[in-house]
Amino acid sequence: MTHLGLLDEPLSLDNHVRQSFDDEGFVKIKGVLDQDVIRALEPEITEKVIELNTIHLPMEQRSTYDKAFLQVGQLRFQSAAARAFVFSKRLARVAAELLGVRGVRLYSDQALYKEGGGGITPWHADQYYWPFASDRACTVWIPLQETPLEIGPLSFAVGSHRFSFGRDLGISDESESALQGAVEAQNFEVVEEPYEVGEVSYHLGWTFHRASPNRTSIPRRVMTVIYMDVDMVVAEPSNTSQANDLRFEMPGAVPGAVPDTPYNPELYAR
Ligand SMILES: O=C(O)CCC(=O)C(=O)O
Repeated sequence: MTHLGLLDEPLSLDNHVRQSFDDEGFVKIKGVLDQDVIRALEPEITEKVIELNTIHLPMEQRSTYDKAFLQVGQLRFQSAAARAFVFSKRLARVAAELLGVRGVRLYSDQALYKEGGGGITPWHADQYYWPFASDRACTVWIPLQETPLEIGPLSFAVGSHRFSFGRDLGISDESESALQGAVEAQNFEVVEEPYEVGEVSYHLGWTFHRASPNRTSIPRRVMTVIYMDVDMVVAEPSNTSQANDLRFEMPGAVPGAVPDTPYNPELYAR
């Protein structure tokens, strides 16, 4: 295993970064990780995504969801490189500080690879999938290469985390058109910007986000980690996706209690 560089070092956030996350529902932060560490960890994650991917249809025969990305969850059980991101105290501490909580526990991790020629990621809010009693949960999106506009960086609707419309929609053609309509009607600013290597973003579970198609032949390789408040209480699932997530991401957890399971370790606490 390569040295982990900044992944092991604390990063203390300026108040304005916290404020901006609160106000806007997401934040992009440059220089969080070392470029050489990302470049050293990327090949193993890519190899695992290729090995574990289950989508083999040609692009034109796939659903909108399957055109968006190859999605491999719980890579931490398969790859030391994935574990380096998942168990990074630096990334977890930033999540806790942004959420304004005393600590965070793991909800899940996923690699999200938008292949060359891959389609849009439709507008959606992640918490549709999560059976949580509060909104104190977020995702860190970690690009494993330079991410210019043409390969589909994540984009965000500024302030949409405070807007309750569309929370009953999973990722689909319907979420794309309904939330695009809402973004326009509400005049939400959309931030779609490239990412440098070492830059990451954090977004709240209720923030609307989307990605443009990958118009190149280079895969857009991304690792993500999903954090929840260390004191999060599980809610009664409100749809089938949440019921599935409860079984898959928090096995043994029950509504009304903190999901203190082996799948959901504390990653950082003050
Ligand atoms: O990577 C993408 O295109 C979508 C990512 C996403 O929806 C997420 O990380 O919550």
